[in-house]
Amino acid sequence: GLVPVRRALISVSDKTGLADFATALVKEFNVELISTGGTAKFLRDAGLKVTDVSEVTGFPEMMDGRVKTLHPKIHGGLLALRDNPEHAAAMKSHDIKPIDLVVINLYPFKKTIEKPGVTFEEAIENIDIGGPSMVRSAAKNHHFVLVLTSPDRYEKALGDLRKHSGSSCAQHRLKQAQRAFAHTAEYDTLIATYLEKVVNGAGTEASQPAAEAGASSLPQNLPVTLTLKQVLRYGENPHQRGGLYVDRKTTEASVTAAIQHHGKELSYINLLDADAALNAVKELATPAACIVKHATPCGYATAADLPTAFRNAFAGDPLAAFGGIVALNKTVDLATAQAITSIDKLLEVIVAPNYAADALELLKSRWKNVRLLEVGPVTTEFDRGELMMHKIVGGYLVQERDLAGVDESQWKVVSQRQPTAQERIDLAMAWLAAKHVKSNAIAIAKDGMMLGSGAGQQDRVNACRIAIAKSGDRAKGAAVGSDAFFPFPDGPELLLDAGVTAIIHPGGSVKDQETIDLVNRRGATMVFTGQRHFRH
Ligand code: 93A
Repeated sequence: GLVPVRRALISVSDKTGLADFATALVKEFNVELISTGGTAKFLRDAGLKVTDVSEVTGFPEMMDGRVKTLHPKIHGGLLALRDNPEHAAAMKSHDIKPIDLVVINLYPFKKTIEKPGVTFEEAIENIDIGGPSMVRSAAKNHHFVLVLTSPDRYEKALGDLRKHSGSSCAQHRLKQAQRAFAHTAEYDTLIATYLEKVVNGAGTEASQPAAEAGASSLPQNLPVTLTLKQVLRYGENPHQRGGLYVDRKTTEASVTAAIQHHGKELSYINLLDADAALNAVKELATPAACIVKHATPCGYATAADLPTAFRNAFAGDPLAAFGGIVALNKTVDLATAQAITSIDKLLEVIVAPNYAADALELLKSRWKNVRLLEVGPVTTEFDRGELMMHKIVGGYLVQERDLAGVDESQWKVVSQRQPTAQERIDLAMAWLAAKHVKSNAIAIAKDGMMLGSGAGQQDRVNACRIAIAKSGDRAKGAAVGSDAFFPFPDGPELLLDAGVTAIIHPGGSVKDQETIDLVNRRGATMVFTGQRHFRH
């Protein structure tokens, strides 16, 4: 199981931690270093003796570096089975020396394609061929060769060598071989996805743009450890057991890390709803409030001050706000606490960055059971590293978070009439509301306030009907957002009949023109966002 590491090939694009690692290999274990151009220079600058790959192969690095290590002297040294007499004879007759350790990281393809304005040629030139070949050769022959593909493995590898006086152990080699293949698979997926985008041509209208090529490569394995933080009274229903498990530390304000100041123990649904409400108010830099029921906002508003934002969120749907979960994005001061406590409805949870002392006292005295959660500063800076998981029987559906918000630069006005300045503001709020309301979602908004929404409907026409019914007379002159395109003009017709004057949705239906014609006939205005916001 132990293989002495005598000869190492190092060829890395990311030189992080390399000087210390290579120095340790030489000083502690007397390892001979072989290296490609840039890496060899780097190691010499660090005071180490290095053999050039070109000296080993007898060929110069050629064709702009496209061919450096693709040679039997390298791949023979990596792939040869040391205990196989024929392999040993081939090594001897062709003067191939074994390579026991390979340290590679690949041309930065992902970084390259993420660069603004990158050309196709530049992307292609950054497809590493020799690197993955060596990684795969070494990984295949893990019985004899240790392969490292990332600087964060250097310390562990030194630990292995130190423990075994300069040898690598079988278990470590196998583990790194597995990582190596996962790494090259991910790398090739990235390239394939990038090329797919090129093949399909950018900007094929009607269809929704796929996720960014760079971001679309999901990890092969998700190293998620879930730790039970809190046993909950029960799950969604009393006959189901339930608990809160935490995985990663997020840089965002979150209900999983909240301080509870008051009230009953949090329930499963409290946490689910509080998370939804908090996510909605994170979208806005201005004072904002959201009231959630059944994971969907029934009130959502932004205003110049927090008490007004709360009052408007509550006024959006006072009936549904009973037993609601409230999130606020600014400190709850006494005026806000007074606005909250003046309502005639019971609240279940209040989530806020923090509370003024007198505000906290007032809230505590108004309701014995309301759960008061402090989550720290709420900003519009999202933690982009998080993947969302949805459990289904036998597996998880994993996706990136929907962090697309309001981006007016992407809006396309498709009606003859342009939206007025006020309509633009209302459209932005309607669009945000439609994003946070469960699908199918229709949200009517005006003056920074959601007036009514149709949530969780299986068809869009009934979602419109419910949103209109909830808005009542207030729909007159308001804007409406739809989380996905209107497949037919039927829904928009109901909305226009109710007095809505501005419509925002992704667009992209084959019947778009019929809806546009309708909007033009009615003198209304319509914007396409090109982006869908389903939420389930
Ligand atoms: O252009 S390549 O695909 N052809 C090769 O033969 C080759 N061998 C190693 N790229 C190749 N590499 C890559 O060069 C390595 O994967 C590494 O990312 C990079 C290191 O080059 P340098 O040492 O010149 O900085």
